[in-house]
Amino acid sequence: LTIIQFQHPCHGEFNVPIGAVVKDSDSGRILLEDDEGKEHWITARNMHMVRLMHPSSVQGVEDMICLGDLHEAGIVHNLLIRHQEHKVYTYTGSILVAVNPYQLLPLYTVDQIRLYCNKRIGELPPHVFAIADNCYFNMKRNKKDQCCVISGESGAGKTESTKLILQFLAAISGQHSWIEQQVLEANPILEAFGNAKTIRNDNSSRFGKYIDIHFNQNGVIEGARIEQFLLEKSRVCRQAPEERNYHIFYCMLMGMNTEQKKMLNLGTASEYTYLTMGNCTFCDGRNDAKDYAHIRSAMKILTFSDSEHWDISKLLAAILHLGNVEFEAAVYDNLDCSDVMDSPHFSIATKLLEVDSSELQNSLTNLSIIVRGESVSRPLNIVQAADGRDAFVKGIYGRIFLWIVNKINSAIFNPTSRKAKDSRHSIGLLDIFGFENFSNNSFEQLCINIANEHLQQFFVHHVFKLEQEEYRAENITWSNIDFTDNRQALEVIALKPMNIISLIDEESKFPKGTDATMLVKINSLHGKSKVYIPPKSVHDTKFGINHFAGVVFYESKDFLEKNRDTLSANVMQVVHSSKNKFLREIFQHALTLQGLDTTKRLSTLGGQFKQSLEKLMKILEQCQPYFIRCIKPNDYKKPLLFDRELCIKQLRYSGMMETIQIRKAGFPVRYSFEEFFDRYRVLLPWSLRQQNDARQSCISISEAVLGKDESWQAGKTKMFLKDHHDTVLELQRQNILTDKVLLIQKVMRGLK
Ligand code: AD9
Ligand code: MG
Repeated sequence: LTIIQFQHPCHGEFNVPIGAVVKDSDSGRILLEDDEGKEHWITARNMHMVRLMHPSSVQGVEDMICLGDLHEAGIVHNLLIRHQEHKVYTYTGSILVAVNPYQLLPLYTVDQIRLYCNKRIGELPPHVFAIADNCYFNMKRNKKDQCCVISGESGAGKTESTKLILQFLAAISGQHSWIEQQVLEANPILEAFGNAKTIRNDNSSRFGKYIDIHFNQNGVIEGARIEQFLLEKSRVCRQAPEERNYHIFYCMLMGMNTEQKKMLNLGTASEYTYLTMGNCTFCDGRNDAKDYAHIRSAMKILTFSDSEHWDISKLLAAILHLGNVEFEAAVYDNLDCSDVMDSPHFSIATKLLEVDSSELQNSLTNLSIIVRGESVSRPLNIVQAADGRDAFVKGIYGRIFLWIVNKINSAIFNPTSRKAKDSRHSIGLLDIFGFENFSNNSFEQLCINIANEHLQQFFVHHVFKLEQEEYRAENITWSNIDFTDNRQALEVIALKPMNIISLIDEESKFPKGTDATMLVKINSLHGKSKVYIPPKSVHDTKFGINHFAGVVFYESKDFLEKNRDTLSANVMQVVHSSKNKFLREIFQHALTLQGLDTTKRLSTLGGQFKQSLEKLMKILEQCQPYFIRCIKPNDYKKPLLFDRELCIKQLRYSGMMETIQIRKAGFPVRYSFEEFFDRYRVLLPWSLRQQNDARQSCISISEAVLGKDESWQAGKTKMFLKDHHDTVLELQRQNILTDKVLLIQKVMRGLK
């Protein structure tokens, strides 16, 4: 079999040579079948387009640093042939690349869990379980917190990978306890309230999460804590074509019994405006009724009482009824006003929210502002009234979500595990929304993309910067590898004084600020920056940002309002005087902080998000990180379809090329001489045991076990190894220790 690489006749940015096999030849021509199954006759004249590929490309390699063809064409070809053989996972050293198979493969059975338990990376075919196992092993061995940063675009498989790691850790960490089950069952609840069907993913996470799993000294799970980031609230009121609202609404309507539905006056999904904006109430492959039963049982496991569940259901029903409330135009005193149209939905919503009907009506159709301590009211037209109603609904849903996350945390978080921090450690799993670039992008996309810039910087910092700095400091023989650093972009967007996000924030706090004044400020400060692309004209409201993953244009309209995220004083007054205790409870924080005075600003959405991201980055910096790069092979959610262009794009912006180079040339595993000697002294040849120089002893161990080549190096204070060296050392150490135990047992038996 001859593997050939040839330049596809198409041109453009993604014109990367494609792999092919020679099928036939005749008088000076060869027939090639390319990776996509297409045939091409190549004539002698075009033979310069053809190049032989390295033998390693024939079968593909498990670790891309072993690729003979270390260029884009080789990498894509490797992933492609593995994808066709259902080989989902490929290593780049210890970084895992996971290509979504879009089909259930027999890779995650109990037997597989057992197989991967206590194995070093490289002993078995690449697997997400191997990463999980190494995280766990390193946490125990190095007594250090670990984290897995899982990245990729929407639908690439981040959430599934997170769940698999969690399941693996629960299975191997011994004692199947109640707390462990609670940690596992938190997921269906979070997904019900925070995931939805989008055009990219039938189960798209519309929030980011960091699950920190705490282990006791014996490596048993004893608690966890979930941090959430920025739920997409706008989805509750609006969905794009073919998209749905959050799963919980459809599940509730399909799964609740008739009597409960009657109490909440609920019908079917098609009857509610908020559930039909995308013209899609069903999602193939999901069973909403069955999911509802699962959500209910998960809630019980996480100690949600029946009355708490009912309180949540009442508010969800109120949201649906509010969505069906319509406004009619009216004119009083020459002003455009609005009235709530008569419908049962309004009175049902009033009943469920337990508020006074005329007060609610008034709060939806008028805006009151406090001027010099006095409330002044102004009527709203029908569009403004509907917007105000939507803002109220988003406020309710967002707060239900936060309440649920808190409730889950109160069940799974064991405060004593944090106190005894020194002896107990954790593994954190980061599953954050992937980079987004739609035809219409708004403030939410900007926040999401900033989060991804941060993560990319974390990756670059770890894999490229820190590593190369350390080689220099330790006098390691090393020739520098160039990489694309997104630091500068991140600084302009979110870090430096007067960065873009801080300008947006400042303008939001400024009472007279508008989206237009905000744009003027950004233009004047960043108009010349390479990162920022100003609007094309004074009438244009779109600006662009040059992100590491490509340019995204954002529609600046509504930026400030979305960032301010406040509710009007009269809506707050309605909540305040409601008899629904749960409604008041979820608004408690806002009511205490803000009172009814909306001029007192709570921190903005962007401000809160920025703060929680910075906190997260600090946590991640304390951990030993693992990276999982999820790749989406096609836009159609289809198995066995590998869109080369789409994959090349993802590989490029995630810096995979450079990553492979540095992982191939570099030394990702490092130990101080003391640590190394402590762990591997059993591997030191007998004849050298008298040596008392730590560095020399470490070199002797490495020479004996790893051979005398340049593939590992001893620095000034540390040993520098490749990922596979770590595996070899661990396995040999284990063998020797096992032999010793056997020998002791034999001697003991002899003595008896
Ligand atoms: V989003 O940014 O939240 O929209 P994710 O989280 O990256 O996205 P997700 O994990 O939800 O994507 O995966 C999308 C779908 O791909 C899943 O619903 C599965 O149908 C499918 N998938 C992902 N990983 C696997 C897998 N390992 N095996 C089988 C998978 N199917
Ligand atoms: Mg997800």
